[in-house]
Formats: sequence, C-alpha cells, structure tokens
Amino acid sequence: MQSTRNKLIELLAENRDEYISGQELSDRLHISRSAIWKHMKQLEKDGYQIEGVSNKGYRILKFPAKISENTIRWGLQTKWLGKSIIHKESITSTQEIAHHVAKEGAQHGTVIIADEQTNSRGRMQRQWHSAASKGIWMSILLRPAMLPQNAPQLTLLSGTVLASVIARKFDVTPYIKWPNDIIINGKKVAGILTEMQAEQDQIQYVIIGMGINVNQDREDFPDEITTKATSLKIATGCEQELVDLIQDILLQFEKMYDNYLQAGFPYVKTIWESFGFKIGKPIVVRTMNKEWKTDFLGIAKDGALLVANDQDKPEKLYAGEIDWFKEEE
Ligand code: BTX
Repeated sequence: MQSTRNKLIELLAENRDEYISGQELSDRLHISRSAIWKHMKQLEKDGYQIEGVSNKGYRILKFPAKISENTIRWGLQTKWLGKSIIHKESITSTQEIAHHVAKEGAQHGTVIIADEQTNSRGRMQRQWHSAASKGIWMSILLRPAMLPQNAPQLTLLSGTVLASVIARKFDVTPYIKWPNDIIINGKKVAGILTEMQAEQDQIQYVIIGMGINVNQDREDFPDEITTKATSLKIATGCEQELVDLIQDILLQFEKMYDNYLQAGFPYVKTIWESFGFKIGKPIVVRTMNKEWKTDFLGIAKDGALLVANDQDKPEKLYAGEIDWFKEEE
C-alpha cells in the first residue's frame, strides 16, 4: 500500500508540469483506475494539492507542508536513515513507540515522529512541552556496534547535528550547552534525550529523542518555561517549514554518524567545540549530590565534560548539568 502510494507520488512528481492520465497511472502501477482515484483522495488528505482534469489526467500542484511518512520521504536524500518512518498525529511519546518497535526488531535508522506528544519526556523524568504541529518531536532508532560507555557521544553528535543545521539554515547563532541543550539568545530551542538498551559490552539499540521548537510564539509555551524557552520562529521572526527541516536534520545526522564511525569521536568533538557553550567561562556544575562553580574547559576525547578542579587541573565529568554563572547575565 505504502509503496504503491510512493510510486504514485514519484510518477506525478516526475511529470510535474504535465498531466498524466489515469489510464497510464493504472497501467504503470498495475492497479485499477478506481484504486488510483482512492489514492488521490488519500494524498489530498495528506495535504497534496492535486488537479484532476477529464481527458488529460492528474498533476500535483503543491506538495504539502504537513508532516507525514510520504512528505518526509519525498526528497529525503539519506541512504539508510529514515528508510522506515513511523508518523503519528498524537501519541504519548515518540521515545515510547521507539522502544516498543525496537524490541519488535525495527531496523537501524527507523524514525518515529509525532505532530503532538501528550506525555513527552526530558532527562530525569522531566517533562518536555511538545505543542501540536509547532515543533519537531522525533526519535531515531540506532543499532550501533559500539561499547555502551561510548553511547553518550551520540548525544553530543546529535547536538552537533542540530546546531550545524540551524546555523546553516537560519540567520541565528546556536550554542550547545553540555550535554544536550541547543541555545539561541540564551534560551533553549532544542533538547536531546538519549536512551539505550544494552548488555555489559554490547548495545542492543539506542534511541535519540530530539525536541526542536520551531513555530511556537511566546504564548504557546507554558508559564513555567516562557523565560527559558525559545523557538526558531521567535528567533528568526518567521514561520519555518517543518518537513524541509526534518529532511535536513536526517541528512546531516546520517553524514555525521557515518563520519563518526569512520573517524571516531575527535571528528565530532571539533565541530561540537565550535558551538560549545561558553568554553573557558565560569559555570555552575550540578551533579546528583553537589553543586559548585568552576571553569568550563570543553569536552574530553571521550565526550566527558572537562571542568577545572580545586587545583585548577582539568577534571572529567560524565553525568550532571551545567549552567552559566548567574552574575554574568
Ligand atoms: P531536559 O531534561 O534537558 O529538559 C527538560 C526541561 O526543559 C524541563 O524541565 C523544562 O524546564 C524545559 N522544557 C520543557 N519543554 C521545553 C521546550 N519545549 N522548550 C524548551 N524548554 C523546555 C531535554 O530534556 C530533552 C528533551 C527531549 C524531547 C524529545 S521530543 C521527542 C522525544 N520524545 C520524548 O518523549 N522526548 C524526546
């Protein structure tokens, strides 16, 4: 079913300015003309604008801005990422679905995406606000052949992907706040949640959850985060295309991931540090049981946070959070 629709879109798109007759479509897809008609109605529901003229045939007038499996796949230039896409209008959390399909054997590179999440999560059981159709709420399933202790590097890789795409596409300067926040103008525009299923020395799968605020206005954020959150629309002053952005993120992710597997983490580290949030500046570090002020020195070769210790020597931290030092603001 899915592949017939994709072939149909391909045929229509090949002949963008010309009509293609119902008979020709039916011959080439080996389905009846009434089946073609049903597919056309479905495509219209997905937001395609299709013109049907008797004695001439069909042509696509406009591709939809709406997210669907088809609209993401159409024009997606990746080799392996997003070959399987699961799109839902409203679900609890794309992470939840991703875990479920991963356990059922879903393939490396499966992408799960939702217009709205009703119970989406950040780190440490925190909530992530995912307003309907205002942002990109997406999980990527990976099955990397790497040691579980290296999985946090994938969070940094993902942050680097988001910052690179945002910097290239929009006239804004994104920073990455270790380990997982993308910041524009001092406010969080995106967050990343990495979850993993692993045995001692083998990863079964990793799920990279990405939440990107795209088209929210200030009043779309709940009160408790209005001072902390921003969106690409707020930062750039205009509404942005979701499908286009998703495709760019997936393509950049695939390139960065493939390069990382070949060249190792130093490749990611260099790019990460070019977006690194206030390297060399004083920060507040919070771990499970303490909080202290220190200097942020960048990230280590393995992705750990590097901060200055009491003797002003670099020290590695693997878990925790940082914040810029308040007096600086
Ligand atoms: P985090 O724990 O670093 O950030 C969560 C904190 O960020 C919240 O406590 C709140 O203060 C603030 N916050 C909540 N929603 C937003 C928002 N929309 N914009 C800015 N700040 C916000 C970050 O966790 C990781 C978030 C990953 C979200 C994705 S969406 C797709 C996937 N599915 C899912 O359930 N989670 C991931």
